[in-house]
Amino acid sequence: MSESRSEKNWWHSATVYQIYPRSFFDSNGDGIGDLRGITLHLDYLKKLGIGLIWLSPIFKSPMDDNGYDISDYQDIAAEFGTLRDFEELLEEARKRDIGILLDLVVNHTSDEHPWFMEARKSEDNPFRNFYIWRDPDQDGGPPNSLQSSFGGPAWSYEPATGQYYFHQFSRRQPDLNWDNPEVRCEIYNMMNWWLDKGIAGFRMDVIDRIAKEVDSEITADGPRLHEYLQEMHRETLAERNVLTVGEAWSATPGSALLYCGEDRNELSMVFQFEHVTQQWDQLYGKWRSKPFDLVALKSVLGKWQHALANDGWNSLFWGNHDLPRVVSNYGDTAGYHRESATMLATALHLLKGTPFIYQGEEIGMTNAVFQRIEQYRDVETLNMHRLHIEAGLSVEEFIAGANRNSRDNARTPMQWNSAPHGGFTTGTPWIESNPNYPQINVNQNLRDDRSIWNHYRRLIALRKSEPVIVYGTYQGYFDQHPNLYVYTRTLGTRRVVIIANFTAESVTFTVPNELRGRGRCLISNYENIKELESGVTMRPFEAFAVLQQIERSSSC
Ligand code: TEU
Ligand code: CA
Repeated sequence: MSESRSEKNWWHSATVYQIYPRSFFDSNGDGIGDLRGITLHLDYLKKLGIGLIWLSPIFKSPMDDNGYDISDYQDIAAEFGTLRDFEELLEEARKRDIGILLDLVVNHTSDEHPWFMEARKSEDNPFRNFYIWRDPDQDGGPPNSLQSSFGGPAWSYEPATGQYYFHQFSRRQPDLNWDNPEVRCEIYNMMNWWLDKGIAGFRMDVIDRIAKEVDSEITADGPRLHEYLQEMHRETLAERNVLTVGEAWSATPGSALLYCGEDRNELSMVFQFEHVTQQWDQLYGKWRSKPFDLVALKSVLGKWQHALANDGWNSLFWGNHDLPRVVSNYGDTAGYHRESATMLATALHLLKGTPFIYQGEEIGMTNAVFQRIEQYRDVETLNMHRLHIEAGLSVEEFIAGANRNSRDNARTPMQWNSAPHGGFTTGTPWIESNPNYPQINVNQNLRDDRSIWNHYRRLIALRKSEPVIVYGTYQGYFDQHPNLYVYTRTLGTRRVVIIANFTAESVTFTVPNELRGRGRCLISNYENIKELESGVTMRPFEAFAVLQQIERSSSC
């Protein structure tokens, strides 16, 4: 049995579940999700079958960006609980063979972090060089035209010392100066402190942006990036056999192999976003996304499957806490909610790589339906609202864009049952629940064997029972077909054929000769699927996978 990747890792057959603590479960009625709320639901996750939980930031923070602005890396935000609560979560998860990944947010800190509180006091403060300061340009304005990802200049003026400091996100998230070895040392010590507690690894926030060169306007993929990641690996990750995934919006197949190639000693994998941004408008980005194009999506997914076939490792995700709900973005929540949600899960989870499920995706949660900007909470959405309206976009147009792509679409409370606020809290939730919780909730899914939840449970189990799903070689078919996604995974004499209809119409196609033949259905979202004989008609959003025994072909 030849496998493209020489060494197997414990996490290769695992599926990861991302939790946004603020919106998962509120255990004390203050309207904000918390750590005890997660511990109380570990059996729910155990039943789903996931092996790892990625926790979005839980650390002390003034919550300007919901925790992605940290003021103390080694303490828990009061609204989320205590270090004791975290240790209990870690222990209870371990008892259920579930590992915990923490979110490492070290491109920037909060402006309330003691390092910055000191740094902004004076130019000769010992912490000054923990951040990036520049004099105003000759007209007193920002040093250069670099922009923040949340809109507006990436520079803010500090009157106390008459200089500007750099921030790629909000002005309350000053960027750290990674060229300062003291900064790197502090971060490695903090990482080892958490790793010594027995966490399973890290998700690393905007890791492609830490080695910035602001004077030459380089923010992502800076020249010293991989030098720092290899140093980080030496100082913290080596010998620990943990999982690390780096968020890298700038990643390409080529640069991804620099991060996670087998001999690189940097990361296990990256989150690349080409399958997301290919749908965005050049000028307005996600605030005016283009119509869905399956051929474009398939070409991106196929490219990454081939590029990391023999080295590196792919992450697989449709959603996260920054992205719209997958069934709203690519599915049909009106006519074919269950069918489209299960089709999208099948099409993604049978690809090669590690799948990430974002909380609520496993029950088909949909985008929020906010009509007024006052209902939104996300710093990026509120900033962009101000800027786009000033730039002449109508409120209606902005709200329409936000309804499609605001990050708050992913942040409405988890829907557990049909009780008020979907059973998320006995108080008033920090952000409104989606009014469809009486129809879309965990209890309803657990009661229905054909539910979206049970489909995810089966997909997760397949990855553990079928090595071909983990290590099989990927091959796409009908790449130009506008409605169908057809691909195979082959390992030795076992081949899985995956067919998914991305439309609400029935689609008939002729099965290629080399794919014809009897097989065993591994999973489907419709009853009685047809044999892969000559022609097959796929019902609306139908998806299934068939396992076939084939002659050992020379290639595999
Ligand atoms: O996101 C990085 C990032 O680039 C996104 O904010 C992106 O610009 C935007 O969502 C595109 O829609 C990471 C975290 O995932 C995000 O939640 C944080 O706000 C951001 O970094 C800063 O820490
Ligand atoms: Ca709470």
